Amino acid sequence: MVTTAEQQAQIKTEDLMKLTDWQQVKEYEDITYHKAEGIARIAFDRPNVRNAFRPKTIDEMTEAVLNAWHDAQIGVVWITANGPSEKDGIWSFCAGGDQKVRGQAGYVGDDGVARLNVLQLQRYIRNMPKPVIAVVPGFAIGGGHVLHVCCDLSISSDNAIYGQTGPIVGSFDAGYGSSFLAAHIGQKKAREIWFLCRQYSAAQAEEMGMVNTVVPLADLEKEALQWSREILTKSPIALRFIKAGLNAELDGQTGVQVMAGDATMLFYMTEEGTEGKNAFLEGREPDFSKFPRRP
Ligand code: S0N
Repeated sequence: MVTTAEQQAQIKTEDLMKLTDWQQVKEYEDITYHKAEGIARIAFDRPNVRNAFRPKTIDEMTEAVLNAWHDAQIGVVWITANGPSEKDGIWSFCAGGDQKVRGQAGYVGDDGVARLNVLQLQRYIRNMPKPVIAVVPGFAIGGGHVLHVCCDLSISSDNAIYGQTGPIVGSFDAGYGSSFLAAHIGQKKAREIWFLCRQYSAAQAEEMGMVNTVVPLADLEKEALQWSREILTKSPIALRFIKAGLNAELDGQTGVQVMAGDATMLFYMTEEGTEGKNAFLEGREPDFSKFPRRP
């Protein structure tokens, strides 16, 4: 049975987080950021507005994502959310851009400037050479839905609701929110989701291949921990190349550039790769004759 509204209200963030020794990285206003066991837990923390994001939310989340990207101890990153709402006890992942601060050309921050800074966050999630898991405890709607689509894996609570609202509220994400979604679930379903703006249950999302697995809300972080621990036993470089390869086709020249950069990093790590540098530093001609021309 799906976790009911009454049951959701009884479940607190602390309950979900008690399974490992999370250490706070930094205090933020709109998000929380913790690390444990090589996992970064980055969580929306505006549950009373269904975790809708304003520019500050995205700035904070971007800073945390970049911190996790550059931390060599971190092998898996979660994008998740805290809850429940103090108003009605409902859990959400993210309900997209905060319509209350939407201006004429984007979402208006404290500096009065209108931005769509979530697009850059989407690119960071996609380009980061580590698996990013959307750990979805409730509503994933609009720009919140797009964020889970951008993540490498999605682990869903059974009460989660998925959908796009752009054509209702006068916005759209014709980038990853459409093309990457279609790559997951097919063109017809992606068009249905955007053209009709219906809401889908977690079970329906799993059936159409939009999420990887569905568990009761109370077990969400237990499941995410298990998946993360399994991933962390695997080769970081192998995972890095698999992610880059899976992205490359859709990402065009940018995808090739990311993959080429990864290949260069690997080449730097070889004796052949360092021969040219060593020769230069030693003031001699490089000798590549000892390296085989492999079939
Ligand atoms: C999530 C929904 C379906 C939940 O419905 P429910 O359970 O009936 O709750 P509500 O009573 O509606 O909401 C509870 C409280 O939360 C506030 N709230 C919810 N969502 C938002 C929001 N997005 N912005 C501001 N506040 C929100 C409610 O107001 C309510 O507060 P109180 O209690 O004070 O009344 C339902 O809430 C829903 O449908 N929400 C809106 C979803 C939505 O339309 N989101 C925006 C979609 N667009 C984007 O996200 C665009 C993102 C973007 O940046 C972008 C990116 C790429 C390209 C373009 C764009 C672009 O902006 O266009």
